[in-house]
Amino acid sequence: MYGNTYIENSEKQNKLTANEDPKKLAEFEARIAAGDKIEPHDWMPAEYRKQLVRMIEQHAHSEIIGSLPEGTWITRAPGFRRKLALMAKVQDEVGHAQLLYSAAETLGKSREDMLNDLIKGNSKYSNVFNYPALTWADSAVIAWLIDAGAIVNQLANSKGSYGPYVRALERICAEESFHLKYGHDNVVFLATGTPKQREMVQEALTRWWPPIMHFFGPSDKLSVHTEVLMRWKVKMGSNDDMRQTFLDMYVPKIWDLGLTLPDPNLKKNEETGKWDYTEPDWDEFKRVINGDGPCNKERLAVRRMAEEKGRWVRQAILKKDSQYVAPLS
Ligand code: FAQ
Repeated sequence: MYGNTYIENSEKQNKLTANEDPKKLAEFEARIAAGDKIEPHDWMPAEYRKQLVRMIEQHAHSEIIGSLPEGTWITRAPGFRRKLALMAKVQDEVGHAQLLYSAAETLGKSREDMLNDLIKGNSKYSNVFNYPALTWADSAVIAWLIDAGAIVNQLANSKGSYGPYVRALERICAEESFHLKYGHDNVVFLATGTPKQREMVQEALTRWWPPIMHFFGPSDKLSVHTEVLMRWKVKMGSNDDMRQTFLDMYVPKIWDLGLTLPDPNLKKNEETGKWDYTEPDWDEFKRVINGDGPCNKERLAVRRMAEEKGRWVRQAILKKDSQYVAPLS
């Protein structure tokens, strides 16, 4: 289990800024409080830079790895129109990764270093993409509900403090909203289709629900970085806040389709106005994000292959008078 608590985090916070010039820190925090955007050449605490690189880099990796589970369905999508739509979605996700790598680069870490950290397993990416998309219905559930979760998170954080990241998020959210409509359309089609189609989408939803609950990050009392990220308006809501917003928006829509969720305790608590649910299995979450999920090895192997097979292209682009040619194999 995670050992950190909010109280320990509060104590840690002052240590994190102990080496900063107090005057500069106060000015920086006043700008954050006033809702200013921080730009790459502005002064910022080392911890702000470090946290942003960590979070934006992980986000970029999530987009690029996130294209893989759905990508496996491009060749098998039912019908030409679905195939075109899925191909466009997958291309968008890879494009989001490019925007995010560029935003992270403004903070001083090169794209090459980020991609190396990904393929060496030094850097995390979203837990959800370590699960397989077993059927076409899984791709529909991903496009609807993972994109929905991503929008909840990114719409809130697009009001955050770091200019290059929030501008990337605004653009990404616009495209994700389209993905969400595409995913919803696919889920509705299956849920209102034949008994077999309904069964398929129900099974996919049941499979994906635990990873979706994990998607928003560990509960607030276990989260390590939330407090400092919220203090500096990088995260505009805690993990539990985001999870609650998602449940509020999507559980009624799921139930309206006559689909069920695999949590007998899931209900809106009239007294608190919040959703009650069974505490997600945080040990499984920790295992999966640290490399031991059903598809971690496969996902990284694909990225490694792309890195190796695409090397000559990158080298050719970087060198004008290039002697590089495509390998024969
Ligand atoms: N998966 O202290 P916290 C998408 C890690 S984009 C893996 O609470 P924080 C689009 C966390 O890194 C999806 N690891 O962390 C799409 C930390 O480990 P570290 C990605 C996770 O940063 C759709 C440790 O646990 N979205 O889906 C996860 O305050 C369809 C402690 O956690 C973003 O990245 C997780 N779910 O909050 C693509 C949005 N949660 O670094 C294709 C930006 C936590 O100390 C198809 N990121 N961890 O080793 C965020 O909003 C935050 O970073 C959170 C985590 C909320 C993800």
